[in-house]
Amino acid sequence: MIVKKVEELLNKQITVEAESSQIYLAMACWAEVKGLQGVAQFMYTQSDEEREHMLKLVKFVNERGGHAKISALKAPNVTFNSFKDMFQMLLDHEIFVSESINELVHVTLQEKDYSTHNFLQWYVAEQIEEEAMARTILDKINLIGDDKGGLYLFDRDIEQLTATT
Ligand code: OFO
Repeated sequence: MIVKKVEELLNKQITVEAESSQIYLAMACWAEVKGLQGVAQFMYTQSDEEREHMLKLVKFVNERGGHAKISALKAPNVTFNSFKDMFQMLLDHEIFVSESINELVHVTLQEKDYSTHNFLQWYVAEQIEEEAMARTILDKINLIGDDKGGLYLFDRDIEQLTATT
């Protein structure tokens, strides 16, 4: 059985992951209408991954005798001042998600819920990867600055860039 307090926090995390998926979907759309197909594809993939993170939590909660409750989501930002701003928001959001996971891990220890603690280790590792990836991308964008040609090449190479992180 799942501890009630942990179940509530897992349900909150389900919403956080669902919102992450929507945030990245909105970023994909903005990149697509701005003509950066590589960035758009990258964001569509991120959005799909966040949905998978959500579903993994949903299944875990239900299998452990809890009830995953699907709730309304906050509307994401749909426009951005620049690609740099957009990727900065991505990094900030991943840091927020990491803090949320850390808090959850902390509560599982307090509540002696070791099976959930064990389950969450996958998310801890995933967040380290995603933060690192977002930082790598931001470093590249900072190097490019306002250079249009650089942005064109970045768009072409973003898939490879992320495959190596
Ligand atoms: Fe769900 O990993 Fe990013 O947020």
